[in-house]
Amino acid sequence: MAKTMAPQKATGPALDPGLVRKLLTDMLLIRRFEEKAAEAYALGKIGGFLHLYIGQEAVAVGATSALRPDDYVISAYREHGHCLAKGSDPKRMMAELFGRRDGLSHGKGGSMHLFDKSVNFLGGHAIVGAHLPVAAGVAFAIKYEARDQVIVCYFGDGAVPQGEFHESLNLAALWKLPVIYLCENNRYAMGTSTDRALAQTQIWKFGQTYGIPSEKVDGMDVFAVRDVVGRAVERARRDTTPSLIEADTYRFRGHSMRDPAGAVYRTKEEVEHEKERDPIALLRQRALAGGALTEADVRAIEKDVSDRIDEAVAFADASPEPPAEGLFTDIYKEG
Ligand SMILES: Cc1ncc(C[n+]2csc(CCOP(=O)(O)OP(=O)(O)O)c2C)c(N)n1
Ligand SMILES: [Mg+2]
Repeated sequence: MAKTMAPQKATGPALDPGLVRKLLTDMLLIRRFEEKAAEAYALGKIGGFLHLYIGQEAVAVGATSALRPDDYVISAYREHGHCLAKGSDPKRMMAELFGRRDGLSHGKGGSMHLFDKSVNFLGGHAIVGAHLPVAAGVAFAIKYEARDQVIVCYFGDGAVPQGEFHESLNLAALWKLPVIYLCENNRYAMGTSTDRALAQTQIWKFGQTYGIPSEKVDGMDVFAVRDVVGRAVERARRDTTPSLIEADTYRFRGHSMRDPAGAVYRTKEEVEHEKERDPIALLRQRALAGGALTEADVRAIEKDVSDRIDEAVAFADASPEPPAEGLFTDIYKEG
């Protein structure tokens, strides 16, 4: 029998200053990393695609805060935030965006193909929906080998009408796999709004069809995300129960650098209204109001983050281009 619940908001006890500091630091790290990446793109230092996660930081940070370091994460192409939150090195990530030798994938993957086995971050997948079955496969391996890890699979609302979404949920439910499918519903797949693409826009309800626990959460509230994912992780670890979570969120920038503001398919008023729910501003306000952090603490966190991002850019700038002979390595070939 599927357990289903109405949208959740975090309420409750006083905030733990150590936790607040960690969550705010991680969210700011993502935001500043991407602001610098956007600048570097404009300067021609980054080529190809670049999809910014700005506005959605509470989802990656809240979810990761409920995981153990040895748990797995897999994502689509808007994955800088998921990779950073999982603990990857911003220097090697920035070098990857710059296409340099010291990048996570030695400069061969770029923005959409970050991968970092050292923190169990399994990509960075550019084909919409294609990594959902991979997540089921990883969860199958965990169960087959009787390990107690879990995998969180992030995906966008654009993957929901794809066959892979339904095939993956079906197998995860049927074989009872320790996978948490976490849909970041930012209301658009490129320029197509969910109400133009989905027969059922309450995405969490698809979990009911497959008989798995499913919930919707305010994706701008980092504590609400942490709570919902925490419950899903507990179920997955305890008895390999899969879950579907829908996080209600919004991307403040356009789809990619070729659509910088996303102004063609959404109104300026809508974007401005959503920016009032800025997850970083909300956490900062809550931390100050509750006394978990002082203004001076916040300034110190801001300074530390901005130093780390400057360091990442300097590292990427200094890293050499990949060698020409690198063209013939890391490839599959006959004979
Ligand atoms: C199978 C497939 N079809 C089409 C595309 C082109 N495409 C790239 S991003 C995208 C939209 C995906 O939107 P969503 O899943 O909501 O993610 P978001 O960009 O909102 O993070 C599409 C259709 C693709 N990459 N893969
Ligand atoms: Mg979307």
